[in-house]
Order: sequence, then C-alpha cells, then structure tokens
Amino acid sequence: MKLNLTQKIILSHLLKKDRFLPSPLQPIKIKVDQTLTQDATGTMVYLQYESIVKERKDKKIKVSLAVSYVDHNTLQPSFENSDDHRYLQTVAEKYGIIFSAAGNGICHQLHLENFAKPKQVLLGSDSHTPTSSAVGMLAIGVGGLEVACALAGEPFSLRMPYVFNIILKNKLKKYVSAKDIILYLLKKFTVRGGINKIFEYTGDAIKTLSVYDRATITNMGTELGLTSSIFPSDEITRQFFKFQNRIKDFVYFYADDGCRYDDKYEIDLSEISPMVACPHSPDNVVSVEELEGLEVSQVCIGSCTNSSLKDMIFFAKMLENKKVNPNVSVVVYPGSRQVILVLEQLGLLKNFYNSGVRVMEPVCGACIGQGQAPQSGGISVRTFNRNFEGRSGTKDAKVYLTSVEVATACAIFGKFVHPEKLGEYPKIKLPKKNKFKPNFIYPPKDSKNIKIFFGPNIKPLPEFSRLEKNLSLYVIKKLPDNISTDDILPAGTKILSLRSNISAISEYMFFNKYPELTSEIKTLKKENRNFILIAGENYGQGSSREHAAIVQRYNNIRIVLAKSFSRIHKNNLINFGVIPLEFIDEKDYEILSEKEEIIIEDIISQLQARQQIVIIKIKNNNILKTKFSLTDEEIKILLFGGKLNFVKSML
Ligand code: MIC
Ligand code: SF4
Repeated sequence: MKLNLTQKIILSHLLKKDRFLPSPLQPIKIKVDQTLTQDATGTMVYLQYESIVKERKDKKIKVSLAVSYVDHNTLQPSFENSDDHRYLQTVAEKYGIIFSAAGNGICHQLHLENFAKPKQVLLGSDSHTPTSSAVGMLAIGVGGLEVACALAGEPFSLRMPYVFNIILKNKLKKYVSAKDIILYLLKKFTVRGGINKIFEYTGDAIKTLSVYDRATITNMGTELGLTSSIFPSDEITRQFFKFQNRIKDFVYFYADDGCRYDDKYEIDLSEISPMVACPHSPDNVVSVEELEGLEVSQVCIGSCTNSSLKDMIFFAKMLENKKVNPNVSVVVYPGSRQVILVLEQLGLLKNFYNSGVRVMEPVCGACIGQGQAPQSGGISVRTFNRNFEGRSGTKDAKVYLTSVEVATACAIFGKFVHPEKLGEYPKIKLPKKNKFKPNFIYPPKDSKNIKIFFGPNIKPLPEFSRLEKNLSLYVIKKLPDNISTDDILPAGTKILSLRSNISAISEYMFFNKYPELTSEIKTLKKENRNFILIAGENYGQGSSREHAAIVQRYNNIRIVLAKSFSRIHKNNLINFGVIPLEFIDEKDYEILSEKEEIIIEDIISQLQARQQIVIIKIKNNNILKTKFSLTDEEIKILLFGGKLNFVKSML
C-alpha cells in the first residue's frame, strides 16, 4: 500500500493488535517515543505523573526520551517560579527526565535542535510542539495529563486526523519568507480550518525551505487548529542534522509516490507577498501594503516561531551600521543559547547592541506576557504566533504578527513599509558545524537519594467527584465564537505564578474578558450551584494549558455547550470531567439565555446510550436536544469525573 508520512508514522506506532490503516476520525491509540513539557504546564504534568505511579515499585518513566524545559515563567518576581523550577529539576532527576534550566532556550527551538527525530512520535504539553515535525516526526501538542499518562507508559488516544497535502510550487520572492506562507494559509483556512487535520507539505518548493523555515510553518500550524503539520526528512534535513552534530539521528523519510491524501491544495509561493495578522486574531491577515505608513511603538523579534539562527542572522545583518528608530522599543529574544553563541562567533551579536536593540534571554518572554507589555494603546509588531487581546499584558495594545523581515523594516523605519525598502537582501551563511553544546542536566543513574522539592506554592491536585445522575445547572454566560484559552485563563506574570496552585489560579478564570464572572460564580458556588457555559465556534482555541479546563471544573462548570470546540481544549475538558456538548443546529444557540436554570435527567444513561442529550428549561419545561462526539473511552472518563480517576481505577 502506498502511504503518506502521517500514515507511515501512525501505522508503525499503533499497538500491535490493531495494525490496520485507520480511517479519518476513527479513535486510535499510538505509542509515544518522546515527551516534552515546559514549566508553565510541567508542574501539573509531574504532579499527575507522581499520583499515577504512586503505587508502582519502578517509578521511572516509560518513554525513551523525556525533556522538561523551563522557558515560560522566568521573570521570578517572587518565590513561586523559582520553587516550581526546583520542583521540576528534582522531579526530573528522580524519574529519569532530561532537565533544561531557564536560560537554555525556548522548548521548541531546543527540541528541534537537539532531540527531534524523523519517524518518531513526540507528545508535548504545549500547543506549539508540532515545531519538531519540521524534520519528519509526528509531534503533537496536548494537555498535560496526556503527557503524564504517556510518561507512565500509556499509549496516546486520538482520532485519526484527515491528512491534507499542501503542495508548494515555485519560489518565494525576496523578502517574503516562511512566516508569510503560514499567514497566507491562516487567511485561507482561518483559525478553525485545521481541526482534526494534519497538513503534509510536499512539492518542488520545499527544497527552497530550510529546516528553520519549515519549523516556522509547522509551529504556527497550531493557529490553524491542526493536530500537526509535517515535512519529509530530505537532503535539507540531513544538512541540518549535520550542522547540529546529530547525523546519527538522521534518516531520509518520504511519502510514497502516488500515496493518497484526503484533500490537496497547491500554493504558488511566487504569488505570496509579505503578510500581517492584524489584531486580535492570527487569521485576520492582510498584505503589508494595506498597512503602509502605520506608525509602530514596539517591535519584538523572537518566540518559538521566529527565533532560529536564520531569523537572528537576518535581523542582525540588517542592523549593520544602522540604528533602530528612536520612537520604537525594539526587543529580541534569540531562540537558544546556541543561537546567541553562533551569532557571537559570526561577529553579529554586537549589531543588536550597537543599533539600540534590547537583547533578552532566550525565553518565551513577551510572547506570554512576561515583561515587555506595550505602552497604552501601543502598536506592537511581533514575530510571534498569537495576538489575542490582552495577551501582551496591555489591554488596549494592538498586536500585529509578521515575519522577521517585516518586523525588521518596522524597527528601522518606525512604521509599516514593504521590507524591500531595507535594500539588498543579506547573504545568510551558517558556519559548517555548530560547535556549541547546550546545557542539559541529565538524570543520574541512581536517584535513590534525590529528594523532590516542594515549595509552598505547590498545592496537591484537586480531586473531582464522579458524574452524578441528574444535573441541575445555571446558565452562567453566553460566549461568542473563538474564545481562546487566554480568554478563559489569562497568562502574564501574576497569574502564571499560580500554575501549581489550582485553588488560587481558579480565581482568575475569564479575569480579563469578563472580570465580574468569577466573583458571581464564587457567590453562587457557596450555595453548591453548578453551571453550564454556552459558547460559539472553536471554543478553547490556542494554548494547550489544561489549567483552563481545570479551573472551569473547579468553579463547578460541568458542561460547555458550544457550536464547536478546539481539539486540545475539548480533550482537556473531558480529562477534567467537564462535558463538551454541541448544538445540533447552530441556530439553537439562541434558545438558552443567561441566568436561566436547566436540568438534565439521568445524563449518565443518555451518554452511555449515545443518545442526544436532552436539556430541560426549568422556566417553561421546553426542551433542547444537543449532541456530543465522544469515544467510548471518553464517555468512561467523564463518568469517572476525569482521566486521573479513570487511569487510577485501571491500575
Ligand atoms: C502559549 O503560547 O500560550 C503557551 C504559554 O506556550 C501555552 C502553554 C501554556 O499556557 O502553558 C501553549 O501554547 O500551549
Ligand atoms: Fe513560548 Fe510563545 Fe512559543 Fe508559547 S508560543 S511556547 S509562550 S514562545
């Protein structure tokens, strides 16, 4: 049988007993080779892991490679972040996980440089994990509990995605880059166009894209809602592995000629111009000409999308003997220490300092609202992947997402201009070999004497009860389309510090978007009330933070009834016992109103019988029929009150 890349990887990772090619949306279980976590999701992952393996004699992890990165909460304004880092390091040493301390680099950049391997499966508790799929691996972003289960040796459950072939033809024009390709795709498919799909890239033009370019595309496939995006492992990939001194990890990996895809799209790269995603959504894309002349107040270059060596060399070269515009605050976050050291070796690092750029640590930083909040009403141009309202830390700031080329032009000219105005495109030549070794801390062989550190901010996991037979619920809020996990549970220094403390962080649910909501819930919760949320399309888009689901359950939100859900958030809701229901007809969104009471009788039988779920309005006894799309295992998880209860019951 002729197979595409996704099918090849899935087939070789299915459990032995069911090695047949699944059809789209069929529930499957696959073996996981590698995991990654970052600090903002990692503490929960390892607390969950510890709770799963508590009764086991051998508590060592059961995947061949696991890495715990610290890159998100690195401002350490008080003890919480530092305590979390220490917990993460000691837990890694105890159970056999590689630890990457703060300052080493951004998780996805580091993973690509050091661990990504063609043909393997990587599961990461961060939505941009697909970055590593640039080298022909299947890398998927998931909620933390999925990673905890994988570490404990459980296969990963998912629905077989549709595989779309994106055929890239011709060449990009000068000053147009990989970021413009992915912004172009976002304009075409929107932030919900990729749900339950994988984009597989082929076509002659992929030869013109370096692994760094490919990684920009696979990284931001997340904004399309994709399960993952994948490139073949070819000669370009081989060069990358050679440069990284990892040729032993390299294999060629191609789709079979004549293999089948669920759909195909051809993109002529020569027709793409520099693109900009305008506030407040990554798919609100226009070409740079449409913004020509708009003055900017801040430029941030970096994040896991655009902090590679190639991006940094371009930016540094363009700054040669130039100053950034005095009215623009320009900040750069290189992706890893390796990137900084190579820049230094090439004599380029000084260009940043000479031109007036602020050089930051290689961390997520401004991307997750850890510093560099723009001025009030500021126009901030960022090479990042998300521009949701308020994510930058300044509520009324306007964030535009661009390529490094466009951002560089904005930094120098102080306004949006076509990057061609920068003059001749610089020659970007990498040294033959990278001679710098990252600073990973490998776990000791014997970890008997390692004591795991718990600071006072790390609180035990909350326990959730099993699903009760009848639910009586209060309609707490009706939400619009595309509510992101940043809306549900914002990031930023203050709230991120509480990621290991659910009772404290649950006070911040919808904190920026609907500040009155949580206090209303708090009052009603005292009377033991339970809630239902009504939502539009693509509920929970964006980050993989399972905390966004946990705080809903913690605040007694038992059901979210939406027009549709994003993949990761829907899984997270299920994992923490919140039932995701869907409207049968989108017009039904109008039927329920805020502040009304509803009941659902014997929801357990309705779920088990796979019937439509009947909601009864108390006011007039009218009914609303709703549907759900859940696997048998997901129904069981919901009945158990969440995946942790379910997994423990199995052990
Ligand atoms: C993000 O970009 O929103 C994050 C922070 O990296 C999240 C993870 C988190 O919230 O911890 C993600 O993308 O999954
Ligand atoms: Fe970090 Fe931003 Fe990438 Fe999330 S999107 S991993 S916050 S750099």
